[in-house]
This record gives sequence, C-alpha cells and structure tokens, in this order.
Amino acid sequence: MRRNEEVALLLDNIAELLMLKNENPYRIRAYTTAAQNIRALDVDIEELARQGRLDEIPGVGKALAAKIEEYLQTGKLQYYEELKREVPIQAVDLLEVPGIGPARAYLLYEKLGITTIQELLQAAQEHKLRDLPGFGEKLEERIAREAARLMQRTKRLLLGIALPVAEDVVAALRGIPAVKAIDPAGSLRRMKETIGDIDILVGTDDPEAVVDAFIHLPIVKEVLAVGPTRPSILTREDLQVDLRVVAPDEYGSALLYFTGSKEHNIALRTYVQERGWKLSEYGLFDENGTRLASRTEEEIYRLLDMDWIPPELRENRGEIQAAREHRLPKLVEQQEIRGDLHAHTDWSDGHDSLERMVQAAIARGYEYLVISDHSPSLTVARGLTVERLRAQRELIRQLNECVAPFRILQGAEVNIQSDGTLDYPDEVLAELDVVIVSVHSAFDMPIERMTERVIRALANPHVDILGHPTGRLLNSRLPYEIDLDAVLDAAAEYGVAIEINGQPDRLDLPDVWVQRAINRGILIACTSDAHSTRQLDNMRWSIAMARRGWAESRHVLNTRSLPDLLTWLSRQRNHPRKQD
Ligand code: DGT
Ligand code: CA
Ligand code: CA
Ligand code: ZN
Repeated sequence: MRRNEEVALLLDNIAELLMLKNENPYRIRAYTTAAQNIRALDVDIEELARQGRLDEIPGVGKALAAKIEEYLQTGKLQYYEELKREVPIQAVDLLEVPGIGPARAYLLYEKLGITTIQELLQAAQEHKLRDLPGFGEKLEERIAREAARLMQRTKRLLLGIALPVAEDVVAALRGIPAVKAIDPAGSLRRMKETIGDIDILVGTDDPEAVVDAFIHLPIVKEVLAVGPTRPSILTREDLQVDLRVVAPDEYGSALLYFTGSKEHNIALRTYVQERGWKLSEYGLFDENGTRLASRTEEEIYRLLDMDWIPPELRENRGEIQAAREHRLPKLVEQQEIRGDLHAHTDWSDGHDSLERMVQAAIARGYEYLVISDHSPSLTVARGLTVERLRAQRELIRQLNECVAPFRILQGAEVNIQSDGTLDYPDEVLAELDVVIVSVHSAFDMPIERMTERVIRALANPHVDILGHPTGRLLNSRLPYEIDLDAVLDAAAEYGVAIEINGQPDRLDLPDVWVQRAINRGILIACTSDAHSTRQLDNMRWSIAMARRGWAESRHVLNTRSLPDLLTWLSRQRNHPRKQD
C-alpha cells in the first residue's frame, strides 16, 4: 500500500492545476474522485498495476490507468510535468511538500513570495503560514516537518563533516576482536566532495557481535535497522550510518563493489566480461564459475592485469585504461606538503593571532606559511589598509628572526574588483611575497564580463595564485558564470597557479577541473584557507580534491621546498604577460 497515497496526491495536484487553468469542472472532478477512490482502496496499487487491473478502480478509466502506470514505473508523469509548465506557478518545487497542492503553492507565492522549500521552512518556523486562508496551525506544523525532511533528503553531506564521523565509528569498531577488517566505503572512500550516505564495510566471522557493538556506540541516537548484514543507525548529529557486514574472505571483492563508483564498477565488470569472467561483490570468477580471488582488492586487480586503482580515481574517467597500461598517476600525498599557501589571522577575519597560526603551522611540520589576510574592499572581513598591511609586514619580519629556518611569507588575498583591477596598487603588491587574487563581490555578471574580469586580474604581473576560481559554496551558492577553460588558458599562459581551496564547503577548484588544469601544465596550490589554527587541517580536503583530479606531487606548488618555492615566486614575477 506504500504508494497509494503518493498516486492520490498526484491526481489531486493535477486537479488543482486544471482548476488554475479554468478547465472544465467535469474533468477536474474525474481526478479528485479517482484520488478519493484510490485512498479508499484496501489493496496495493502497485499490485493492481502489475496485474493490469488499474481500470477496475472506480473512476479510473483506460486513459487514467495508463497515466498511473507511467507514474508508477518511471516516477514521473509527462502529462503532469507539462501541466506544471503551462500553469504559471513560480513555486513548483513546493508541490513536493505533502500538504501543498497547486492552489496553496500559488497562494504562498502570491502572499509571501515563497518559491523554495527552504523559504517555506523558514516561513513555517516563523509562524507566517497559519493565518493564510485555509492554512491554520496544524497544517503549518505539518508543513514545517515535511519541509525539514525534504531539505535533509536533498542536501548532501560535506566530505569534511561526514568523514570524521565515519572515522570515529571505524575507530570505535576496530577495537572489537570480532572485527577483522573495516573501512569507510562508497563516496567517502573515494573522497567525493559531498556524500549521500555514510557506508562502512566490516569483515567478520561474528556478525552478531559486530552489529551489537555498532548499535550500542555512544554516538547512536536511534537504531534504524538491526539486520545481521545491513544495520543502520542515526547519530546524535542526525547522520545516517549504514554498516555492511561480510565474511573476511569476501572482504576485498565487497570493498571493491561498495566503494564504487557505480560507473567504475560497471566499466570494470564490462572489461571482466570481455575476458569471459565474472565480477561481483562475492569475488572474481572464471568461465567455469571457479572463484579466482575475493580476499583483497589488490589480488582482484592483479588477476585482471591491472594496477591497484586508488579509490579517488574510481570514477570511470580513464583510470581503468590507465591501470591496464600501468600508467596510473602516483597521486600527491599529504606528507609531501611542505607548507600552506593561504591562511588568515585576526588581523582580518581570522580567529587566531598571527603568532598562533605560525606556531600551529610549525607544529604540523611545515617549512613555511603564507599569511594572506583580506584586502580593504572586503570590509566585512576587516580587510587590511595599506598601513596595516605594512605594519603586519614588520611584525612578520621580526617573527621570522625567531622562527628560522621556518619562514613566514607575507601574502594577501586581494579582491578582484568588478572591472578586473586589484584592490591594492601595484607598488603595494610588489612588496608582498605572495599575491592571491579572488572574486568576493559582484557575482552576478554576464559570463563574458566575469571571464574578462578574472583574466584581466591574472594579467597583472604581481599575481601568483588565483583563489577559489568558481566561487561555489557547496549546498548554498552555485558557481558564478565563468568560462573556466578560458581562465585556465590564461593562467597557463601567464604562469599563474590555481588554488584548490580546502574549506569543506568550497573545495574549489573542483576535481574535474583540476585534471584539466594540470593537463595544461598549470601548478596547483593546495591550501587550507584557514581562519583558525584548527582549520589548517583543511589541507586534507584540498589534497583529496587534488588526488581526485589525478595530481601528482610535481603538479602541486607547495610540495616544493622553501628555496624552490622562492625561486618559483621570483621567476613567476618575471613571467611575460599581456599588458593592457
Ligand atoms: P553517495 O552515497 O550518493 O555519495 O554515493 P555512493 O557512491 O556512496 O553510492 P551508494 O551509497 O548508493 O552505493 C555505494 C556503492 O555501492 C557505490 O559506490 C557502488 C555500489 N553500488 C550501488 N548501487 C550500485 C549499482 O546499481 N550497480 C553497481 N555496479 N554498483 C552499485
Ligand atoms: Ca554512499
Ligand atoms: Ca549507501
Ligand atoms: Zn581566504
């Protein structure tokens, strides 16, 4: 009976849309009547559909039966999608919220200007809905609940939030004797920028002991499922964690399968089938069904004459071919990073003092740290005036005497103004060790102007690094419109490095563009963009994106030693650029 109400709602929505179109009342009633009769059914509508008996429902003729069948099979109804386009409801997204049909969506838009589920949730929480005609307190509460649920469902978790939770679970379970092997799997293991759900794989001969330990972890708020192979919990932070429990001798094939991506799995399986073999979560099998390997991923790849593929590359972007030809990249690793190229202090919008940031960088084993506070036009971030910038330079000079051979470099994160000029005069930029330029304002520009703006900034000979090149904020702001290929061409021509900003909600440059940048010979700057000492650890997420973009150590600027970095910086300043 799972989908009966869903179908009834769909028909109600169609009726309301027809009403808004001033359609014939007779047609409209046909839909509402059918909806009522479906609600009154005491059988599962999917079952009726399977038996071809939908038209036995009172009020459901052949035409309507076909529509219901289309919806049940595809999750979509073409007719409904077209109706939504014809009827002027700005707020079609709201129709996904149970309790809101077209008439109410129309009213919400007319009276309160609401067009998104987020705005709806906010209005409900602020009790703005209860006084609308036909709403009331009860409906307002229901809408708040349903909107919150939908928001949860559509939002993906940031890697930087999900992975630490998963690692806590893994660490807690690793101590249990029954656990023979355990790893985060799925998109987490591939270090994707956002995560749909947290998948963890366990190898054990004693599933009951593992499941029991799992559902009694201190982080558990609610147990969602307790099955012996697929238990699932909700953490105190409301994150869902799914455990997959397999036998130790199938651990490798299960890990390969559950790491994905789906696209990688499919491509790999196709390659295996071409050899007449078979690959599943239970193992690699030959043409006679004999199991050839299943215990480790390495064995499976080896039997396929492939190198082991790092999870970050398993996106079917050429890694299978490369593994067969033994030319996978040797991906950059965090230990190879010699310093951080982008960090803020309490001189602008950071939380910690310059001294503490430096101590924290030294504690991480770095050789250098670039202090890059904001420039003056970013007033919300207390951007540094030229005088304060020079005062900071003096402080850095003094500190450098105490911390040598560690080296503090003075940089700045300089705003690219809307015309592509920079927020400090050239003679001030010339005093800085490192100049990062970023767009922090006027995001809403036609693509040609935005592209010209950024390219013009890169043409300034003092510029070393382009900061967060797309401007996206995961889950909240789309990238601005920009021709990134043209920007990368300019960066390659001018010798400017491109940042992978490690803030968990930025991860900007995105991974696919990293690959395109390094193919053009552009150097990547892996940065934390730390605004506190702890955030220096954002470097991990930046490296993850570099790896997903196939970057090796030689592609990353800050794997260089201090002297090599200084050499690059001085050459960079003399790199020929177009003057305008
Ligand atoms: P997510 O959770 O949306 O961030 O992405 P994944 O990659 O973690 O996907 P998920 O959680 O649906 O499934 C985990 C892994 O299981 C996935 O990466 C590969 C494998 N898998 C899931 N569904 C399929 C499928 O239909 N075919 C194949 N070949 N593999 C699948
Ligand atoms: Ca997943
Ligand atoms: Ca999953
Ligand atoms: Zn910054």
